[in-house]
Amino acid sequence: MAINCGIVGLPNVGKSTIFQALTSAPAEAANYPFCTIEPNVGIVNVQDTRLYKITEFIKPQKIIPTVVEFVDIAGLVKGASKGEGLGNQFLGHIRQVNATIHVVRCFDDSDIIHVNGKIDPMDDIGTINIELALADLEVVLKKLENIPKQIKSNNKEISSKAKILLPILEKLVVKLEEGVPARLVDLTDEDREDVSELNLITMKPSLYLCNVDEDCLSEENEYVKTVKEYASKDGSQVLSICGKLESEIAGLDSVEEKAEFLEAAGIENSGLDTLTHVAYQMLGLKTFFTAGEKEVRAWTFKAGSKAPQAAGVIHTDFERGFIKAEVYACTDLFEFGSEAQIKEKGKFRVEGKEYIVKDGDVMHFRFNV
Ligand SMILES: Nc1nc2c(ncn2[C@@H]2O[C@H](COP(=O)(O)OP(=O)(O)OP(=O)(O)O)[C@@H](O)[C@H]2O)c(=O)[nH]1
Ligand SMILES: [Mg+2]
Repeated sequence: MAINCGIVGLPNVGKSTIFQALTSAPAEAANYPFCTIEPNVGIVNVQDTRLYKITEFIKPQKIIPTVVEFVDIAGLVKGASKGEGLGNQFLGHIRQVNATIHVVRCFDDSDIIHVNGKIDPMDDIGTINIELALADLEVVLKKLENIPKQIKSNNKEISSKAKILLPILEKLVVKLEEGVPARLVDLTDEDREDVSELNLITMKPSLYLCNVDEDCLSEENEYVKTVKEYASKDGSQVLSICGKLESEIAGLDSVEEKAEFLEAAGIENSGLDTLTHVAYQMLGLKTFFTAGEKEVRAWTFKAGSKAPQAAGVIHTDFERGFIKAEVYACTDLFEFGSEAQIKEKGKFRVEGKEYIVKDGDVMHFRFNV
């Protein structure tokens, strides 16, 4: 299960700069609006110190981190749904992502063009949210168009599904027309499941990523404060990052150089590492490990998954033919030093189908297909 995040925002706010720093993948970033036309896709290893710590005790031939995919698309402007700027067709590239990262310009720099000629995060957020809502509105209206015919269908399954969908779609239309993101519409979990196939962008969890000046990382600037205030109402998280600084860090070769740079800049972690972790939290994702001589590997699973579903992340056969899982906590390995010792201490467990996998579990699956 590779999870992915789509990066949205106005043109020239630093989306590609951040994408490039995140993924170390080449993406054109330059001081003019609509620099990005074709979407950029990049894969990022999730930095998890536990993975490397496991290899101090179990020496593998290969270490494989889990990954997140990021998609960087063209900037949106007011009226994009009506074809302004580059239009909104690029949103098609992020319909399938798990979450969106909304980059908001929160830095002053008269050299960097702002499409509206002024730095106003609230105005920018409003514009993007409305354009995303309008793009979703198009999708919902299109679906709605076929509903009356489907309700009359002789096929009972089609007709009853359409009857269920009708009120949900109508509710969505009203709110999306007002620019309200679908995730804030009063719907039950079941309703959400029923419309999940529409892949509404505003239904996805979203994070505001404030692109700030270097000196505003330690102390929040006014722009970030207003974004936070707004986000507390719409239930989204906010994170600050300095795109310029991150691209400098990403340009350094060694881990040591990076650590030195961070120390000199007076920051603990690269904002990008925090970003991937927050994305995990936002999506309710956890990590389990598999560890053997061949490889030590991190895997992503949905919080609350039972052992067979977690096994299914590795291979569908593992889920289908699941028999049992041998489990211990990676912290037990760090404490006791070897699997043999973990067994001796009685911490090595054999779990069945109902076991709810925990973050940091080291697992070995037994299956039969
Ligand atoms: N001062 C400053 N400039 C930045 C920062 N981040 C990005 N920039 C500059 O802003 C300009 C636009 O950056 P891009 O990353 O190309 O912006 P974008 O959002 O991808 O733009 P489009 O692809 O046109 O939508 C570039 O000249 C960057 O160097 C920052 O944190 N501070
Ligand atoms: Mg760009």
